Amino acid sequence: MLHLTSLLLIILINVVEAADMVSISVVGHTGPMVEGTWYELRCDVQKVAPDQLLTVRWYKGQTLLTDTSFNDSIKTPVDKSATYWIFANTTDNGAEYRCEAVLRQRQAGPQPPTTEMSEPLLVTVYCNCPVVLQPPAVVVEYGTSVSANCSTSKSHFGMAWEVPQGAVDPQEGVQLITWNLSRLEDWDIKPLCYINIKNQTKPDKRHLPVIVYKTPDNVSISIVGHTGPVTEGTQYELQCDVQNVAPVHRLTVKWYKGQTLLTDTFFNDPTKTPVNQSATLQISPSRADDAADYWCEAELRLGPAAPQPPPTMKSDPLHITVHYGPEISDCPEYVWLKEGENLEGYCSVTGNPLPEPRWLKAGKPTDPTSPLRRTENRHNYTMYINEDTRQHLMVFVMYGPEISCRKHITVLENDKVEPNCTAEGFPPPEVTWFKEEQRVYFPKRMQRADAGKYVLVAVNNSTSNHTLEIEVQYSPSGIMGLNDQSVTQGSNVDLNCTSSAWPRPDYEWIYHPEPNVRIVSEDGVSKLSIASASGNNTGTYTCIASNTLGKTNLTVRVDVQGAEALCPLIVNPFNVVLEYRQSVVVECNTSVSPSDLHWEFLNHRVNNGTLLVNSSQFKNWDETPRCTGKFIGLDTCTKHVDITLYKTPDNVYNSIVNHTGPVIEGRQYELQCDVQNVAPVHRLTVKWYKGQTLLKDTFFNDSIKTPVNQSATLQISPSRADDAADYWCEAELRLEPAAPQPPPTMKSNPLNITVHYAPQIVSRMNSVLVPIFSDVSLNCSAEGNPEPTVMWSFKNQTIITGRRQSTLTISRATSANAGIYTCTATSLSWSQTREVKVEEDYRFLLISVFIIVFIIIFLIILVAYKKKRTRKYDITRNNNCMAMKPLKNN
Ligand SMILES: *[C@@H]1O[C@H](CO)[C@@H](O)[C@H](O)[C@H]1NC(C)=O
Ligand SMILES: *[C@@H]1O[C@H](CO)[C@@H](O)[C@H](O)[C@H]1NC(C)=O
Ligand SMILES: *[C@@H]1O[C@H](CO)[C@@H](O)[C@H](O)[C@H]1NC(C)=O
Ligand SMILES: *[C@@H]1O[C@H](CO)[C@@H](O)[C@H](O)[C@H]1NC(C)=O
Ligand SMILES: *[C@@H]1O[C@H](CO)[C@@H](O)[C@H](O)[C@H]1NC(C)=O
Ligand SMILES: *[C@@H]1O[C@H](CO)[C@@H](O)[C@H](O)[C@H]1NC(C)=O
Ligand SMILES: *[C@@H]1O[C@H](CO)[C@@H](O)[C@H](O)[C@H]1NC(C)=O
Ligand SMILES: *[C@@H]1O[C@H](CO)[C@@H](O)[C@H](O)[C@H]1NC(C)=O
Ligand SMILES: CC(=O)N[C@H]1CO[C@H](CO)[C@@H](O)[C@@H]1O
Repeated sequence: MLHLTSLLLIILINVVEAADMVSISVVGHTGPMVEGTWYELRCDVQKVAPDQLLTVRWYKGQTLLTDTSFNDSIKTPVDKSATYWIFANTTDNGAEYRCEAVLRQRQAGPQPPTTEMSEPLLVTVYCNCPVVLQPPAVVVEYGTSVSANCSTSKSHFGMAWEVPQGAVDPQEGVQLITWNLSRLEDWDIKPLCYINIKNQTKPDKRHLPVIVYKTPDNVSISIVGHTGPVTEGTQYELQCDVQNVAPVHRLTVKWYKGQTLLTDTFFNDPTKTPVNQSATLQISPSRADDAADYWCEAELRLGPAAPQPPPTMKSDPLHITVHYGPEISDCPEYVWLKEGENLEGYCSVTGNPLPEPRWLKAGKPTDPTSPLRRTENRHNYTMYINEDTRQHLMVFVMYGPEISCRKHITVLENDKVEPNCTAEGFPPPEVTWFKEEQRVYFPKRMQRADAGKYVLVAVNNSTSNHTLEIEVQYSPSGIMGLNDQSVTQGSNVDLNCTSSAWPRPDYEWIYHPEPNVRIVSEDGVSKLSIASASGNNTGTYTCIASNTLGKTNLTVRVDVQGAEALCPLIVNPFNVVLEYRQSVVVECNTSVSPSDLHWEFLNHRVNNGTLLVNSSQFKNWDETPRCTGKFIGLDTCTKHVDITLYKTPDNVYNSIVNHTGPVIEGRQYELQCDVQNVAPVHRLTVKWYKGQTLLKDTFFNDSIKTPVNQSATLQISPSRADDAADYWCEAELRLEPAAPQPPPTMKSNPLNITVHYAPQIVSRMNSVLVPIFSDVSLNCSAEGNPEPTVMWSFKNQTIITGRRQSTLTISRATSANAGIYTCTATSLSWSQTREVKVEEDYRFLLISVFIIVFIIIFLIILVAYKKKRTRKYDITRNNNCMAMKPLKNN
């Protein structure tokens, strides 16, 4: 039972609520409508939320008639009404009117608008068609004239206006009667026109709807129970008093704030006579409403038949002052400000009346417009209005970053660098170092590649940067681009020397200067150029790169192929012929300086250009003094002195090999010349002489330099002409070109030889004609060595003997003397014979005489020859006694 009741109640509540939301009604009328009359339909929408936009749509059946939109800004949920006038027509009989509330969110959201349809309003219209009223309804101001016609087209027995004032009595024979009243003074008049139509039992009647109105005498607005300024947030009631208005149900009181319609109020009081009507409006003014004008307007909604525009009356505006505050706003607990900025603009103060705030810093008044300094960081400021209204601010003064840092640092390579840069500021800046956009960290051990610009970026609230240039110094290292060169004569040579160093290195070359060598330094490269290289350019070239931190060098060789390297040493004399035990001075000089030259001789070193060469000190005979020079840029070079050490022979001796005494003609003999203790043997010439005649030179190839005994031989085959000849040899030392003049020589003893040879009979006589009894001499002479013995024999009897010649004299020759005579020449073991036939004849005698004369002449010649030879021997002996002169010292 209980259950059922509750259920019923819930249903009821639901129905009520639904009906309550949107409802449609006819204003001031119930029952059926009369055709030709204006009726006002009213649609009430309840509790429209402030954020909703309302549109009321009017429908007849399914047909949309019109819509009304409300555009108010309202603050609280309110009821809204819309009205719609219809002109009753019998064609509308049974029609259903509805209104629909369309509620849209003010902030157009995704949600579709919510709609609420009213219950339908069924309209019944009846028609008294024969009675036509014109106008069909009247709206008339109280006390003014009014008139209306009533007409019919039908035939009738009479038509009349039945009305308390200005009634028209029934009249016949007219089709139109007019109700006319000059001054309507009835609030509830209901004129009726009736016509007694023929053929009808009941008259046709029709009421003329009359709305009597009166505009208000006064419209005034006021705040209920309050005067003076209002206070924000407090609820107030506005009252609009409309005095003496009728009909009150047609009254609408519209509330305005400024030009904005806030809401309107309708009245349901059916009183037709004038009343004083009040409307109220709850307001809760905000500060935005300060100085707003509230006003209300009384409007009589009299429909389309009324004078247009509808009569309205405005109240005077109600000017309100809204008091609020004081309030402090926009006041953060912590304030970050830049140095130099001030607190102006912070903590805005609101209030009506406007309060006067004060700023306090640590309890002391301060000027908020004075620029903040960094010393004021973390100060507690107070905006003070009164003890209740004050606000604390912790002020942070931002400044910086202020970088203090050097612009340039010079360090040595491998040094650790800490730039010691500080960035001051608040908030404490974050410091970052960059080099070429890459992050770097200090301290840093600097390599040469690390030199350059470093950018310190300090960031707190703002950003500062600083550029620091770090110079990394390092000593020259590793000369590059310099290589040994082997070039051909006449070519051009470039030697490039570069070294990396900081500060940039200076270059210096050490080399042997020549006119064709040039040095050009540019772009950190030192270039040594040799134009048309010659042997003088062969040598070493040292490039030295140096800066304040150190130096480095590199030495390369240039070899000019096929050209003799320069050796600027001059040795004087360079060719010395020196006699054993003599000495000589040699000099070594150079035109190139600086130089370091020395002699090396006999395992000694003489640091001097002058050397005394004393041959007595020679350990062997093949000593060479060498002068060695060291020159900048050139190879160490040596020049030597050619020393030819000589010794004249102790003795030169000439002899016949394995033989003594006379030699025999035609035999082969060997002469030997012994040269004792002579040097150098290859310079020795042994010259063979016979008398003054040079027979032969003998040379020697023996390369030994020490003194030797040397023999030379000469083959001779002596002839008789050589008898008593002197053979001798001479040793000569060929010491050209530096030899002493004349060249040292030594002669041997003369070797006088005796040549033995067989006798030979000179006479050529074979036969002699001897005139009888004449004397005849047979002469026989022979040559030979030793002197031959010449002997005549006849008939094996030796007749006469002589030396070299023998003359046989026959006196008074007879025939007995005729015969063969034999001449025999004998020497040593040799002998020769010749036979002469002696015949008697005178011619023989003549021939004999002739022969004798011939022999005599021959002997004379022979004697003369022998004398001459004897003189020559004497000369030779003199030569043999000559001594060899020693050579002068040089
Ligand atoms: C009623 O409606 C019809 C059709 O719309 C129209 O012809 C007629 O004049 C109307 N009657 C009156 C009294 O206005
Ligand atoms: C500022 O000082 C007031 C009192 O002097 C104190 O109440 C408040 O906490 C301080 N504000 C800050 C942020 O310290
Ligand atoms: C940085 O400070 C250190 C220690 O005081 C000092 O040794 C160093 O030389 C400083 N660096 C520069 C670039 O001044
Ligand atoms: C600096 O401070 C101001 C004020 O507090 C703030 O608006 C701004 O964003 C800050 N800038 C940086 C880079 O932090
Ligand atoms: C450093 O500051 C200057 C001007 O203040 C700016 O032009 C430059 O871009 C900054 N450099 C870096 C690396 O931030
Ligand atoms: C030396 O440098 C020059 C340019 O300066 C270049 O032409 C030449 O080839 C270089 N010579 C050597 C041997 O590197
Ligand atoms: C080389 O040097 C020597 C001595 O200085 C000089 O006499 C000679 O002319 C030079 N030769 C060349 C090709 O320059
Ligand atoms: C070249 O360098 C070497 C070693 O580095 C040094 O001993 C020499 O003295 C240097 N030569 C010159 C000419 O500086
Ligand atoms: C005007 C009119 O309608 N007259 C009618 C009245 O009634 C009689 C009889 O009922 C009719 O004959 C008339 O025509």
